[in-house]
Amino acid sequence: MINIDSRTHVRGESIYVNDIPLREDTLFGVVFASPLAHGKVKSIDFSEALQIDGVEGIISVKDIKGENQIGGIIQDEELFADKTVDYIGMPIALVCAKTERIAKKAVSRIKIDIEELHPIVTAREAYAAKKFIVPSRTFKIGDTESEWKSCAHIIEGQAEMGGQEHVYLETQGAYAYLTEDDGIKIHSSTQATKYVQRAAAKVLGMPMHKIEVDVNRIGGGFGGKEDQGTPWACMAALAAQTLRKPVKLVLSRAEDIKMTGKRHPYSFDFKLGLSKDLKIVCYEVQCFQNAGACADVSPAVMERTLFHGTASYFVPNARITVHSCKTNIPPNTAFRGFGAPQGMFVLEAALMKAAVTLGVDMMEIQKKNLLSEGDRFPYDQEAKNCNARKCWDTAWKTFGVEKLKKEVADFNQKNDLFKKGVSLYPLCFGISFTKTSLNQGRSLVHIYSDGTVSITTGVVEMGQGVNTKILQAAAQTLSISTRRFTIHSTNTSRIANPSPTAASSGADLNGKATIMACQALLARLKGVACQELKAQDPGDIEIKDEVIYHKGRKTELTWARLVFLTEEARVSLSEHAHYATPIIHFNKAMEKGHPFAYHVYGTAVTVVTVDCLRGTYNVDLVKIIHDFGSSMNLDIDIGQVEGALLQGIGLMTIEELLIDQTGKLVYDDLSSYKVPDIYFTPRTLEVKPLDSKPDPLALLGSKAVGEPPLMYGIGTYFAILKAMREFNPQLKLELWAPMTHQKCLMSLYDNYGDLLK
Ligand code: MTE
Ligand code: LUZ
Ligand code: MOS
Repeated sequence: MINIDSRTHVRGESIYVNDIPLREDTLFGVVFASPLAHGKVKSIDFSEALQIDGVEGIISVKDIKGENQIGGIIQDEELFADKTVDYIGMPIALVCAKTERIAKKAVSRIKIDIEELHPIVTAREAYAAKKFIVPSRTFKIGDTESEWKSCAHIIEGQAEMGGQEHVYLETQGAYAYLTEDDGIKIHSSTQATKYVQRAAAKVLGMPMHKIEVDVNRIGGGFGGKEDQGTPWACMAALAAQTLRKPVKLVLSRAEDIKMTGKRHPYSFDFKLGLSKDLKIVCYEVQCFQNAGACADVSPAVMERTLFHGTASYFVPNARITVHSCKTNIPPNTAFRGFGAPQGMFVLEAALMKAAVTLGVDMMEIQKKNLLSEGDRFPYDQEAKNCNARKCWDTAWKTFGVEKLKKEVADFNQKNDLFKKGVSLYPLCFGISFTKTSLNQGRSLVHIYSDGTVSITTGVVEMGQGVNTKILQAAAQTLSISTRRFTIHSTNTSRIANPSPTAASSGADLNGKATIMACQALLARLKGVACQELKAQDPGDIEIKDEVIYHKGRKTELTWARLVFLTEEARVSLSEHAHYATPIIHFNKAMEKGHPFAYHVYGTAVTVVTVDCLRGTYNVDLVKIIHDFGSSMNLDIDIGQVEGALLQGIGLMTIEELLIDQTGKLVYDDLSSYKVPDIYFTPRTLEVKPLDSKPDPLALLGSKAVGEPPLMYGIGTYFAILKAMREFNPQLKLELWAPMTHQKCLMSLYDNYGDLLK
């Protein structure tokens, strides 16, 4: 089935916040933000800005009737800076004017006096100053105290991983207006209607039922709108409440990049112990997470780093610690993978260092340590239906890795200035929100008297194709044509308290709820059919392709007629269902439990060529064996793998978030911050489904696919590093991602002088 959004997308007719027809008297908001990373606000002068013709008001702390507080997990985030500013880009006020141009001009006339304080920019600085978001946490398995003694090799080192800008196509934004009796309606570009509703209620001093949040779809979120769609929606709503006019606030790309948080940069100290035959015996890592100025979802991101600290490997003795460090940069936030890429990268870096130190092939160490059926993760869950080895072996055979390695070696033999590298990356990613209570989905299904169906769920469509999957699940359950369905906007008045669309579980949670609703409706319809056909047992009734069957025999009764009869019989044609993932639990005091419904596995083979004169590189080939369970829509799912892979390759290579000592982002626009484009896409890109079992906790057995494949990008980093070492075997192993062209060039010639002697 094709993606139901393709038609309006290609015709430019899909509706985003910026496409909503404006109401009369709509005002446009532009944010006035802190120019400094840390300081005390001495005074602000709005007078000159307010005199500009067309400016209707400047909204700030003074206008808040409720609380100046939008923090989710921890109540530590102000909507508008009050006494202090904590990062460059921290909102201080919202100028509202008749046009955006006027509002922008007025912003430039605001005067602010800030007493500058020393900004802390890196996680390690914050750690030294004991500035934390939450107390540090550790996951432990086995005994890392005494087992070091039994290691034949011990490798220690440091690693760094940079952050990442989301670059969703649609920037952050919201449109808010008053409804009858001082209610508020907010159209928001958010992954989490509930978070917007909850925070707006708090800021505006209103009960939640007076606030309606609506999301038609968003133009990409990638995690960047899980928590951070909220401030702009609250500002627009607060301005609408204060000025009593509709207010629209859509950030420009430059404002978005400056004001919003990104993927968390991490810094690591690791220690790895191997046995004589290269089995991992012990692993210890300290992770320093750069959380930014307030909590946002950092404590949850920290948790996922802990969960994925042993990646796709079995580690019998491990001790993984994460410190969530508070700094003066924008609050870092959810980003596809959510702390897992960082935890997985550092272990891979340690394996690479071990391979180089011992002079063995990294693949040999990787393969020896892959998870097997029944192995325990440090959080105690067992690896069930574990496909780690199966993916590895299938990739090895299917893609002819032995031959690829030989070709690469031959190439390197023949070429001095171009070098190739080949890597394998094994993936294992846990599906479910790590916070158990978030694992619930909802669906509201109405059948209309003409036999057509409308569905609303708690999930937000952001390009991942989730609405297509929901529709497929409903059409399959009811066995009627997909043309009979419309999926409506995500709306807090139709679906209350939805979890954010995140953790790759939107389709599982809300799709399963949709199936439950359809099954309840089906049972009622069958009851009516039973009466109409004068049958004894509703169990003998079946609906197949819009025709009603009795004991396997086709009857005259059709879907449309049955729906009509059901309404006539005064039987409800509407159903709301709620799904909560069974079996999962987690005990935070013990740091043990069974947090994930299942795991997703895969293996990526990557070949790169490095131009050693210029420090540039091409990704020649990425071939992936991916565990989709039993995919319900392979076109959508392969699209997700390809998109996530590219985003992962960008993270590990060309996307660099450089922050200077003053807390300023150095590459702050899309001409200097580079994401992969079509020219950077692997020349050969192949995704093959693993011959795998449908998972009962996945929607129609089709495993969650949104985030896991991002981690395949890690393979590209190590392929590049291997190619670089072919050119300069004495290259210092810096283990510092991303490997930008600049970094590549500089490291290639590091120690190179010694080689020439
Ligand atoms: N795909 C597109 N096109 N746009 C997005 O913003 N977000 C990703 C992934 N795929 C995203 C995407 C992230 S971070 C998540 S968690 C999942 O989609 C969420 O959707 P799902 O739960 O329905 O998979
Ligand atoms: N968000 C969240 C997530 O709140 N909890 C999670 O476990 C998670 N995982 C991935 C992405 N977003
Ligand atoms: Mo995705 S990071 O869970 O929004």
